Amino acid sequence: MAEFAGTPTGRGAHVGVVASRFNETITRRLVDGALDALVRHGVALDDIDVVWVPGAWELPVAARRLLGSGRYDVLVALGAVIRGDTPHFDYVAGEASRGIAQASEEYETPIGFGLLTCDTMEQAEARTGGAHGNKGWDAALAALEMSDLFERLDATDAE
Ligand code: INI
Repeated sequence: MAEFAGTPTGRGAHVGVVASRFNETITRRLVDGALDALVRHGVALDDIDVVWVPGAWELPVAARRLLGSGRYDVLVALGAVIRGDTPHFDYVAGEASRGIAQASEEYETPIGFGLLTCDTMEQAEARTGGAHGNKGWDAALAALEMSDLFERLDATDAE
C-alpha cells in the first residue's frame, strides 16, 4: 500500500492570486488572508502576483489566462458573491464556481477555491477574519498542499 498527502510548503512556488473587486471590503480581507498564508508557508513575495478582476464572473477566464501563461504553479481564486435580493446571485456564484473548477481540472493545476457565497454581508465578514476564520487563508493553504501532493506524485511517476 502507498499513501500520499501533501503539506503546505510554498518555497519556490510561483503563485497567482486572482481576486474580484466586487464587494471589495470583503475580497481585500480574503487577499490579505491568502498572502499571509502564502508568505508564512515559505512563498517569496516576489513570486506572488495579485491580479484583480471586476467580479466573480470574471474569475474563471482570468484563471485560464494565468494558467495558460505557464508562469504559475498554483492559483488562488478569491471573490464574494452575496445573495441580496436578486437571482443574479445564483448565476454568478454557479458559473464562477464551475468555471474555476474546470480551469483547474483542464490545466491539472491546483486552484485554491476562496469564493464566498453568502446570504448576508455578516456571513461574509465572519469568514474573512471573524468567527469562521479567513477563507482566503484556507484557500491558499489548500492550493499549496495540492501543489506539494502533485510534486510527490510526480516524483513517484518518475521512479
Ligand atoms: N460579482 C461578485 O463578485 N459578487 C456579487 O455578489 C455580484 N452580484 O451580486 O451581482 C457580482 N456581480 C458582477 C459580476 O461578477 C460581473 O462582474 C458583472 O456581471 C460584469 O461581467
